[in-house]
Amino acid sequence: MDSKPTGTKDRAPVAVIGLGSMGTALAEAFLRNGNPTTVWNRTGGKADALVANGANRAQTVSDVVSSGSLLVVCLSTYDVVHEILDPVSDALSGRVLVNLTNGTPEQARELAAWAAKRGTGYVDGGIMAVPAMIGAPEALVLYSGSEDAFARHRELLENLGPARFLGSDAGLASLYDLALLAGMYGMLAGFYHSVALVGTEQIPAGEFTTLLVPWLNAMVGILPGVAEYVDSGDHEADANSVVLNRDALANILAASREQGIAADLLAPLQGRFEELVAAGHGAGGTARVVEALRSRS
Ligand code: FVH
Repeated sequence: MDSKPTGTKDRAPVAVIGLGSMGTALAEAFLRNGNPTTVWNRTGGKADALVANGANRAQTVSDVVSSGSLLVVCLSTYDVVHEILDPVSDALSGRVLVNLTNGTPEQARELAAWAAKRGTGYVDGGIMAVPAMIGAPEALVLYSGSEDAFARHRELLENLGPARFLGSDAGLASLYDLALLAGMYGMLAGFYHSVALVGTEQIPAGEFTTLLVPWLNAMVGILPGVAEYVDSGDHEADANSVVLNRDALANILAASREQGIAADLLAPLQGRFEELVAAGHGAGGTARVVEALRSRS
């Protein structure tokens, strides 16, 4: 890690609870900026390298809370967040808690209500980065919850990566985070299927990926147009019809079975297209799938 910058005596103090791979990267980013950084982790040894680089080791969670710093929490689950903070909740009055643990919007809203009852400012966050990216311009971090608490600590939080505040509903950061991840997992499902399919003819995944990446990059360009159909609800003008895509997917699924691979990652989408055709929407655009998802929720 880089050495502490000079002229840092007025930097805001911060405390990090949870020193897994992400919490450690967060604490390192604060230390690099010269912020007095207090750290705590269940497995104390994970703090050793940070302490060697200037962090203060808290012996207990109570010590962290009484340090008076902004509290940044990054643990495996919200249940663990409660497990750790419930016993010290009385000491959280007047403090600000930034929770960067991954969870659902409802979990974030529940924790925000829990914090509000204790007079604690609550900001929920979603980290769109892996630990190695923390502090880099690519490491977007999404926030929602108390706008006042976020504004007061924004400068400090910008050390983790560009910060984007989404609104006062504490669940929004999680909602955006999970929706962005959903897009990524959809892409990965297609990737896994495609390399399995060409792999049936001994074509290496690496070789095929040199064709797939430019193809996907080109296809990403159609998404803003598809989003317009989703927002307008006008699917009749979309020439990318359900029938056309149902038939293409049917060929993909048939070829997969002929080649001896499972088709179950893509079959649900085919099922949605079949439902739309059966409902008389075959000539309209595929973005109507979004309406079908909403009507089943
Ligand atoms: N790592 C990543 O790439 C992703 C990027 C996006 C955001 N996620 C989320 O960040 C949260 C923490 O992830 P992590 O990668 O740091 O996770 P681990 O390295 O597994 O560390 C887990 C920490 O949680 C502590 N912990 C777990 N159970 C307990 C418990 N019962 N009591 C106290 N602490 C507990 C664990 O402590 P220890 O095992 O070291 O003692 C670690 O500090 C997560 O929500 C990701 O989804 C990361």
